Amino acid sequence: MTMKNKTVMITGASAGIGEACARVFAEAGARLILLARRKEKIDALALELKEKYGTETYLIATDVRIQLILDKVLGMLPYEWDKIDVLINNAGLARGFTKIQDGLLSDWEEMIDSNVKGLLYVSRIILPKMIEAGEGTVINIGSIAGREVYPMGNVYCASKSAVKAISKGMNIDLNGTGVRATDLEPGLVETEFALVRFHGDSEKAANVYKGFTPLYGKDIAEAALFCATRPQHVNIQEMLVTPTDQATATIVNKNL
Ligand code: 8X3
Repeated sequence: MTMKNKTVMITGASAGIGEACARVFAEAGARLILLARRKEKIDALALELKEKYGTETYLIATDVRIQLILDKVLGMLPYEWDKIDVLINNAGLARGFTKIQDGLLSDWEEMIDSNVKGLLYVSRIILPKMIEAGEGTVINIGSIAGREVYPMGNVYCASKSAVKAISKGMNIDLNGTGVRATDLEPGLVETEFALVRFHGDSEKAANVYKGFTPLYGKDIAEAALFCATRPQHVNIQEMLVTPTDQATATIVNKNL
């Protein structure tokens, strides 16, 4: 399957894995619906992709947590953008790194609202359109944290475990419709992820990726492209991608 003239919708497209997906899918010839809170970031990205690859883009500045806006904007996409071939549910975050007994409720709400509810809100609008078309690929960005709970990971791990269950649920309920779902599960990827997790503490964030070669957003975007370009009869249901130096969520070969 080629991405030429396919419409790919990416949430959380302003940075990290989402931005890398925009670049990789644009290079592969896709047209892009980019959704993010930071409008100026997706504006700049769209301009760059237009110049580089002639990419057509449709930009939506919103937060996946705001269901009413999603309903309005995604429910009434212009005709030429309404057939979505690939949905990359990427928007999400880890916020806070404390024992569960010390956790901040606002951090938990932010993670559950984005990683779980936001993904559901977007999918609930797009899936019926894919079913109607008789095909479609949903790539949910899960995490190694959805397979393993690690110290201080508690609610973040729970949210990614939910992404795993939702992806499985999608494949069960969508069976026979031609629509397929992938739970793409990265390990350590150097993005804004750690900075957000540590509430902007750049020293703590930099330490996460020190002493080994982490993954970069592009590595995951290329894995997403692989899943999306399989022939229609092939579904990559799960894909765990880690740096070579990462064996499990907690075993990382670091030379410090
Ligand atoms: C991010 C990867 O290892 O921090 O989902 O859980 S990890």
